[in-house]
Amino acid sequence: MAGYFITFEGGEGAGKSTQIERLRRRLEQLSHPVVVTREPGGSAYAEQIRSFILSGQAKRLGPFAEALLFAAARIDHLDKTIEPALKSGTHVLCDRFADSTRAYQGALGDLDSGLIDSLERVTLKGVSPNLTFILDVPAEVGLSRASARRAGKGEGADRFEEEDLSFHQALRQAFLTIARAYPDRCVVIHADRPADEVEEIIWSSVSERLPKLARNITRPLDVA
Ligand code: Z5A
Repeated sequence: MAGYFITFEGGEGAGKSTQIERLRRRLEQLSHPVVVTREPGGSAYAEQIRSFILSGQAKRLGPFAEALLFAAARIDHLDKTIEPALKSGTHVLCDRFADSTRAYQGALGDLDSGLIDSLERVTLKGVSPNLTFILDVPAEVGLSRASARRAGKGEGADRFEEEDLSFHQALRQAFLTIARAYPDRCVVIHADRPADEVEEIIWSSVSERLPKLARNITRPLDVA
């Protein structure tokens, strides 16, 4: 059986990494093989492109060139990490994917949606998430969570974290628009609540939409 591909999207500080880790733990407890990965990044060359983009050096090239860089990273990520895992029956939990290009470079960078469609077609070659969680929090909440986390680690803001509040508010709307456009694939989770509650909502959604994942895959030993 091929693995399932589950992506997590949303604004900054929405809690994606936190929830991916919790879902990974739940799935592994049920003996499912799982790979956790992220975009940009998730493979050797894609991680190099990630460093270049997040350093802010690509910003001056404009949103179209940035979209091409994200696409280039995605090609390597699909080739080296995502597709081999799915083919071997391992489930892939990915922190951001193509919807982030649609939201950040498409909606906010004002790129033509036909252009984003074409880029997606040639980059993804038919690979699409089985399920996408869009973690939705007010921009102020996400930004304050992310800045608290950065302060704790002594880190500075990256390329996108430097954008102003209106950028992050528009981003939130862009993700909600994507969720409305792809209702079969996307589930919006109101994530401005305790992480334990968000985890439960995500798990019930996984159990409902991908019921095979909510079952233990090891068979009980036959006891005479
Ligand atoms: N980007 C793009 O423009 N185009 C693309 O195609 C792609 C990406 C793929 C990658 O940044 C950047 O690239 C991203 C979009 C752009 N821009 N930004 N910003 P990244 O990977 O470095 O960062 P991120 O994706 O935005 O993740 P994040 O800021 O690390 O947020 P998160 O993963 O959603 O949140 P978290 O790490 O789980 O939680 C943040 C903090 O909040 C942390 O201290 C948690 O303990 C806390 N937290 C989590 N959940 C809760 C709840 N429920 N209550 C309270 N506190 C919580």
